[in-house]
Amino acid sequence: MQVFADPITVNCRKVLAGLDFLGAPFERVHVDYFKGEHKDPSYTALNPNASVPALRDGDFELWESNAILQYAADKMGRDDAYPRDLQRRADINRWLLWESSSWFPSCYVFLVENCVKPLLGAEPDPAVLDAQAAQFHKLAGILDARLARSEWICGDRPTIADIALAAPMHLHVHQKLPLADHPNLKRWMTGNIEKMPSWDKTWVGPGFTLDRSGQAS
Ligand SMILES: N[C@@H](CCC(=O)N[C@@H](CS)C(=O)NCC(=O)O)C(=O)O
Repeated sequence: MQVFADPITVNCRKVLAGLDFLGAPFERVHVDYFKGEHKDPSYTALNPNASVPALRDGDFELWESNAILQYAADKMGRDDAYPRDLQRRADINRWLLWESSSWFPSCYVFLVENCVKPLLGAEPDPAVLDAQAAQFHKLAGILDARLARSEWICGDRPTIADIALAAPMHLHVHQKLPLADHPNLKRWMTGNIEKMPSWDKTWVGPGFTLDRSGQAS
């Protein structure tokens, strides 16, 4: 499999960490997000959305990060990470759809205001952050309630739902996501997700860097 991705982005980190977690072998083809390579016709022929990531497996091409996780889990026969049981799978599918339609857009506001804008020399807009706060807390509260019931999103072991839901908050400290009122969510992110080897291998730092040399150990 080939994964076309820039590892600094939310949905690429999701797929790169997810495929590693699933033990799916792949070759990464770099698509430089900040250089706009995802808009190049040579790439949009593969993903007409002009967004990353995308996957090629022989003649088969696929975009949508969560569909890529589902495909890779099934291809690798990882029934623990994406169970075939009707209701457990429906539960995971629900979180994948919710992540894409609700969670990612809300977390993305914090990413843009508190990470992207400062990188580009602009100031975060407090009005934009204030306007998003109620929606963020509603969604985070849903996750927090779920994580009050179980160690991971879908029980006592990680699934592709965990990887998908973690990705939009991957820079949560620098995004300044207000997690203080959501202790179970914070516990899951810092105590579970960030301890996963697949997550650590796909580390991204403030300023969207992959270079850890400047970081405290
Ligand atoms: N729903 C898509 C979203 C993909 C997406 O929006 N990717 C971002 C990077 S995380 C992107 O490439 N955006 C295009 C742009 O900013 O021009 C997925 O999950 O794959």
